[in-house]
Amino acid sequence: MTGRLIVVDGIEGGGKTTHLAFIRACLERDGRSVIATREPGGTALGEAVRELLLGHRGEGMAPSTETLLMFAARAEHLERVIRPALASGQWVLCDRFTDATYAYQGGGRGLSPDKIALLETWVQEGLQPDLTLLFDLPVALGLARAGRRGAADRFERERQAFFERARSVYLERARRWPERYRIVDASRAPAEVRSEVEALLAGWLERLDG
Ligand code: Z5A
Repeated sequence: MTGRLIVVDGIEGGGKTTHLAFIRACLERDGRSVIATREPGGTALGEAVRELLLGHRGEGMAPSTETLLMFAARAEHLERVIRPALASGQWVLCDRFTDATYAYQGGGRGLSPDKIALLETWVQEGLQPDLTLLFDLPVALGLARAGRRGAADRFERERQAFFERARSVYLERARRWPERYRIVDASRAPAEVRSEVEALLAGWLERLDG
């Protein structure tokens, strides 16, 4: 019995976190056991690394350091949470995963995707999400929404161009692997987003079961 890994990803303010409980409820409908988790984070060590990544100011952080920390947290998360859950038949719903590294550290910071791919191969050993729901919306709208949330973290203080590059990488990846990605139009009102998510998930689950 093997579970499935479902990832929710995309640029700032798309509503991933807002819709996580709804997505979980859709997946649980047919009796599946689902755990929700997030990156960076998901373990005690991963959450400590998250604090460093989001909060560290000081002299800044080199893109390589940032990327290695993301993968250090991910290695822990995979070892202690994701792989055991999948092996026991549970489904894992993860708020962000490696697509975010390609988008933010690759697109945003300009780190070579080949270097990210090396770490991906090492840490994931072939494990990929079964489905990635990409919450897509114009950067300006996402930033305006995120700006209403209060104090900005280290990523949220980046300029619009940084997020434009990240968005392009997400969309390019979704175009390249259409069987794994479903793009959600996150610019719409929450009720419409929920309907779209529900329909996309239903279609995907039907294909999986059929
Ligand atoms: N990061 C990275 O660089 N590399 C990696 O490999 C990984 C992560 C894994 C933390 O992630 C940072 O880590 C992230 C990328 C980096 N920084 N950035 N950017 P995070 O997922 O924890 O970031 P977050 O700050 O919690 O989430 P987010 O991306 O900024 O937002 P969101 O989860 O998509 O949105 P939300 O919090 O659900 O909603 C934002 C606001 O909009 C909120 O007030 C909602 O009420 C409102 N909202 C949501 N949906 C709607 C709709 N449809 N209409 C109107 N208003 C809405």
